[in-house]
Amino acid sequence: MFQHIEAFAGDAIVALNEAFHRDLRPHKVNLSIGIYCDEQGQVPAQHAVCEAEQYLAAARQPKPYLPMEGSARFRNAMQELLFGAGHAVLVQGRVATVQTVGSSGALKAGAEFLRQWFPSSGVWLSDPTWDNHRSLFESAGIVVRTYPYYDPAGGVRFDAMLAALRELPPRSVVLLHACCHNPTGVDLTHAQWLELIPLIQDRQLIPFLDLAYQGFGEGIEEDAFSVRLLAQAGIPFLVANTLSKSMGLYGERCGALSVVCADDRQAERVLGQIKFTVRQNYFSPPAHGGQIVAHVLGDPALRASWVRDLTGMRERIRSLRRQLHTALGRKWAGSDFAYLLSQRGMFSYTNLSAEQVRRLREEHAIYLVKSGRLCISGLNAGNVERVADAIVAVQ
Ligand code: KET
Repeated sequence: MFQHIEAFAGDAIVALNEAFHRDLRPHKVNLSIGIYCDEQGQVPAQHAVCEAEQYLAAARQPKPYLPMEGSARFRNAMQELLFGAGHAVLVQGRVATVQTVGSSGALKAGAEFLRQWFPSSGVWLSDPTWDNHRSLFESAGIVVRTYPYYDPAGGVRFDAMLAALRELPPRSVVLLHACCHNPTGVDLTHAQWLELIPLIQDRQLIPFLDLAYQGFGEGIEEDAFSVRLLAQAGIPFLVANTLSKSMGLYGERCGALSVVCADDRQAERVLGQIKFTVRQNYFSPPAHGGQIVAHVLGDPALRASWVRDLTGMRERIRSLRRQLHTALGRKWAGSDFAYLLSQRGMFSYTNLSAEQVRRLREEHAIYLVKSGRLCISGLNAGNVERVADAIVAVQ
């Protein structure tokens, strides 16, 4: 019966992470998947999360199904993270938010919603983008194309990006990274976001923001700049966000899809349709992770502890960028790795070729994504010199 089933080629990022864990070389370094690791190479268990888990264990609550849209406390907490408490779009009830299975689930639910209600719309992704974006939208039946984004000479090809977006048919969906662009670490400046707004309005485009790294760029509030700017401009849009990275809740699958609508009646209908999508897929989201998040964000002391931890993660990433930059500068006179300092968030786009990435893996047990994407948080004081040596060795 299943003779014709072809082998799965594997996911570019996940397969690499699995290969790393199978690698028996003791000095191996994992700079592949976007998982934050501490100086010991471990995913840190945040104090606030541990406290919330103990509280939940002691409370011994029953575990009924959540509603299709997820827990109200979690959804409210997500809305406040995205827009800030008391934002006009929240007060006016214009945001339809659904708790989802990570932000992967949010992107997929959003894609299915768009496919049904904007059946002739295609989606445009930045070139390059997170590999899985294409797959998530294509599998929802949406035609995927790209717009110019990354400039290997540094920064964004902003004029080319605007020119491409100006040509799109009305109601085209444009996927935008809200902050800490994956894989390049290159973001639009505030001035560029401001320039994008009238174009989105003129062309009646549908922005779909992916905010996976809130708190990794400049700070929790600062990294929501683009989300709040679109909301303030009165633009209807979708946003997917997640606590995978910022609370270290990867396996708990805590994400949300929010759709900002023109008024509360639209928001109610949109919410209903996304609930229907959820019902058709998995019925209702897992409860435990969302309870952790709601408890942490609802308790001022635990929230403050989380903010401190997240600040520490962001500052450690910045320090690692400086350490790698200094080490490379010392080992390779005349080299130019200034991008390590200007790029933001978990990733650096190194301009290393696929062949150099292969050599790093095979000859030095250092794992980067084939595109040359390097996950900064996999560096630590114990491996940064060796990583720099290896990067120089493969030139
Ligand atoms: N959006 C972006 C931009 C992103 O980098 C990831 C994960 C996700 C969404 C998915 O997050 P989640 O909430 O856990 O479903 N990125 C890392 C892991 C992966 O490939 O899935 C990565 O790029 O390495």
